[in-house]
Amino acid sequence: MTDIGIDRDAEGLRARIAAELARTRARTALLTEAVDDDDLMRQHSPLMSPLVWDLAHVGNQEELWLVRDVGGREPVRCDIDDLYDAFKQPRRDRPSLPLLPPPEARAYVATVREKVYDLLDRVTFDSGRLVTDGFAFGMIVQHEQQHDETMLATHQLRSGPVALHAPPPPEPTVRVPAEVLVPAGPFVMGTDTDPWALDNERPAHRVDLPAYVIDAAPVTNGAYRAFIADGGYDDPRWWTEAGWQHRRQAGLSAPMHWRRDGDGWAYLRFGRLDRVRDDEPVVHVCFHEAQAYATWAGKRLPTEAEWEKAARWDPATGRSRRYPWGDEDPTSAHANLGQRHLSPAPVGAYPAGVSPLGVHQLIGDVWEWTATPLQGYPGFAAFPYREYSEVFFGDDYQVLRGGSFGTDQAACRGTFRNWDYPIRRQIFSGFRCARDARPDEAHR
Ligand code: AVJ
Ligand code: FE
Repeated sequence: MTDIGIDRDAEGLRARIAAELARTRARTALLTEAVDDDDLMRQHSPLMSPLVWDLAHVGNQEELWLVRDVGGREPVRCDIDDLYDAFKQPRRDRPSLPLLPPPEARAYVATVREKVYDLLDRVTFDSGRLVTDGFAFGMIVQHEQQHDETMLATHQLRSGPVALHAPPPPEPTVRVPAEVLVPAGPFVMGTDTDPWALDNERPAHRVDLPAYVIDAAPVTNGAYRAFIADGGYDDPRWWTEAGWQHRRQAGLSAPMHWRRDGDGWAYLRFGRLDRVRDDEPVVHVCFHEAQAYATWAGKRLPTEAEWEKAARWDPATGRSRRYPWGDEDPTSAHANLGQRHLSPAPVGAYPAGVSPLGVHQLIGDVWEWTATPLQGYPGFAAFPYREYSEVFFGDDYQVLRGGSFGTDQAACRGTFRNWDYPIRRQIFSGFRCARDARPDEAHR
């Protein structure tokens, strides 16, 4: 490639990064302007930070990685690093910290951003792995988007309405079958090539799976209601020992935010009570609830590898795609992402997002619990810091896949891995089921 060619690529990358930074900050602004300043300082749940902590933490990470590390510039403020260090400050203690009040937090993130735009004008993307393909900028965009999803979950936990508005998701246009057979054989899991993929998505590696059957869509409210009506919450047969203990101790009897409504159910969404819609994916269930439902249904949760093969493997080429529909970035036709709608979409609403094998709504709508605890792939190497992912490896966290209606496309891919404790359900979490293929199915 000629020098001019390289320069043109660098200009294109610069423009793309600038657009992603701006788009992301616009969402952060909406989420932090949707309630008043008192409300931003308050803690709405011991599981969550005050919204104003998320805001300044986003700016502080941007300062640490881009202004100081990539840019080699003087600190904007080094006196607040500890306050906004997630490892030094447990969430439950964050409201009692001397946090920057909203006007100062807004001024801080704006100052950091100005310096980042200045840096972006000069950076050449060739001074090492951190900036190759703009990775550090992509990491910071994803970090802010992840906190935007966390802030949306905080709004859902607040009591009372919030000034966030979005049109309802699209209506179904196709009938979706119950299940899809995934034939036995190897596929490539993870990636070496997606430039903004994070360390835990790497390296690409071959995984050989026996034939299995996976639900063609996430489990719906209607199906989940049948589990409740059948006494599923009161029958220890369906639950693991840890799950049953949690179910009893936490007094679980329905998904979070559900209320009895006459002879049916309603859910509280961003301060509004709506009748539960049967054809929508169930959301706000913990891993234990998902696991109990699956056992009740005579199935199990998919492993992480099963989820990814169903989402990415193309039997025609043997390749793994970036997304179920192909390698191109998501559009509003492919998936319910980006807080474009403030609920999951009914099953059958995204036919353009279907995988080659016919599996629907893998990306967007609800994060899907898998049966797999978070571990590094074979050959994993932490980059650029152990605290993003490696420190969470082990048996404590379950992997979730696919992103939710609250997830931005920058923080969601066929290889993207999320994780949380198996008891958590304030996140936008649902699931689909899988099962081993019977011999007569596997050899068709
Ligand atoms: C990957 C969503 C589990 O929110 O704890 C944000 C993302 N890491 N700041 C989280 C993250 C550091 C992380 N999850
Ligand atoms: Fe963070």
